[in-house]
Amino acid sequence: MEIAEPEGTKPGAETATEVPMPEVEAAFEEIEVDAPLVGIIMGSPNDKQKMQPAGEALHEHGIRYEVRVMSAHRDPEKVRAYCHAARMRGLKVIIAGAGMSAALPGVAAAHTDLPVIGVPVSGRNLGGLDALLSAVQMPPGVPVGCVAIDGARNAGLLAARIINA
Ligand code: RP5
Repeated sequence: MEIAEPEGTKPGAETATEVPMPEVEAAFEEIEVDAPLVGIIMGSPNDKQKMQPAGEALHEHGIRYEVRVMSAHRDPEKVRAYCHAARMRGLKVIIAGAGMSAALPGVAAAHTDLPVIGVPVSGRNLGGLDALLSAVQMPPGVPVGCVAIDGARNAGLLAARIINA
């Protein structure tokens, strides 16, 4: 038996009714489909070269990331705002690199419950030992994972493992 097409439709044409749904369309526009999963933050533009391997490791694993410069002592409000919004923005891990006495990893961890991986960046005077101790000796209650001095690549690889766990 032949099934008749509904009146006014051509054979093979789309028959679903197109009802305008502005709320749904607006919601879809707000979804960042390419939103980053890892935030790489660092205390100075001068840290970029030493932090770059973290981004390379994430890229190799197909993990989207963003890079921001913000200093715990020069821009404390920027660090607070970024870390407070991090989970809501879809970030899963923060990698925080800084040199000298390097408060950034600990301050970041104080403002988010996401995992924070600290990267001690080697400085001019103490070879990064100061930054290493700042990250690795965080007092109990505010955890910071810590990789080696200038160990940004491992920070990227560790972040990838956390995300894929
Ligand atoms: C830290 O102080 C930065 O992370 C950097 O490693 C170090 C020195 O900063 P610059 O004087 O090079 O900007 O805040």
